[in-house]
Amino acid sequence: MAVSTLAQDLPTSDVDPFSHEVLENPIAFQVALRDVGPVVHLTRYDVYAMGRYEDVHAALINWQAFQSGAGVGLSNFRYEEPWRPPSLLLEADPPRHDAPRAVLSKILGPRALRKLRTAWFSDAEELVEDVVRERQFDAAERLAMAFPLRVFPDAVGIPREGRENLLPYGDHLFNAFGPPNDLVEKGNRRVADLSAWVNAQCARDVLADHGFGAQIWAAADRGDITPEQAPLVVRSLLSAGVDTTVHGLAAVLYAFATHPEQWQRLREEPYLARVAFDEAVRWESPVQTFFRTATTDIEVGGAAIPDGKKILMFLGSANRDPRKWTDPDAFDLARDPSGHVGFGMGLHQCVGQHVARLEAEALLTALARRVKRIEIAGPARRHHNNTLRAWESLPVQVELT
Ligand code: OVM
Repeated sequence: MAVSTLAQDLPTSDVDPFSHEVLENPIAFQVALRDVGPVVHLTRYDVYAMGRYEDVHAALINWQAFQSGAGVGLSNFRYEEPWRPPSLLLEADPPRHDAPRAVLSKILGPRALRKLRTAWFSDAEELVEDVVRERQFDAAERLAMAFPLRVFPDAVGIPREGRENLLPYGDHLFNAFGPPNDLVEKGNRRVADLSAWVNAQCARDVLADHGFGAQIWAAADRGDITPEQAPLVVRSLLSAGVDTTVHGLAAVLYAFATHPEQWQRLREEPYLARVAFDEAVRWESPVQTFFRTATTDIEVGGAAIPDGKKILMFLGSANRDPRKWTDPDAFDLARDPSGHVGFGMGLHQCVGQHVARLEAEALLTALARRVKRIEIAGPARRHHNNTLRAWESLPVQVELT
């Protein structure tokens, strides 16, 4: 990274972290970012970047100084009109954030999810059985995409028609947190249609009776949120619940396909499925970055961040910071990955994380039972997104038990 030091001692860089080169492999950029200092000024976007675990963690838990309400992308809602009405969860601060958050936490909490466990485990077994029979297949498409699309939209309670819009909508949404580059441009053609479809799925009469969506509307009936808030909370599920888990699952499948000794260990100790998923979320960090906005002049490690400026937090970099993790680049089931910031940290920490873990546990358990070996069987191709670290294609071959 080309770095210079200003009078105020703040390192600067003109690297574009949203360039295709960095998106293809961000690891070298992240090493340089961390080594330069706690905060780096990215001149291209006039934003302040953090890549070290300690600083990213501190910013994530300090919602008073690092607000979300001005947007968690590059666009600053103080000065720019958001491309869609802001999320009541992601793009809101206390106190407005808290009622929608409390409602959704309960609906997506570990207790509530117990009801889904049996069905999701048998869904995973069925899917795995169908797919692994072919011996060679694209694990990104056939497992990582297929499984969330098989269980999550039903759990929310949306109709079947139009579900093919979910991934393109999410892909554009996560691109839109970045700068208005070619990735956003490519999505702009479809955004009006995709948004109209997603918004239509949030209406009460469209949603099935007992799903997450209906439970959000029931919370509005109780007065826990307002009827105006309910459709936007449903929209959060459809926005954040598909692409994230797809790429989280792709990450853990890639990790195992490239670490045969770890796959062996999972097969011997299948109760490690959840740890394996969290370790993959640390190692790959499917959500790589989010922004905050300074609510006041902030001092970080001797550097001054002025009020109103955007701060780019590199979750993926924090999750591989050697100042925090031993041998951070190793995918290792022996590690305790807890404390990783792949789901964020603090009051915005992923409200759907228990859903994601349950999907992963179901899929990995079914695979561990049926698959002795899994290995890469062709060129794995990345999918570039301004926020997500993702796979387009993961050709694998499996040896069955
Ligand atoms: C939302 C939302 C959208 C994208 C991501 C996210 C990671 C939340 O609409 O609330 O959390």
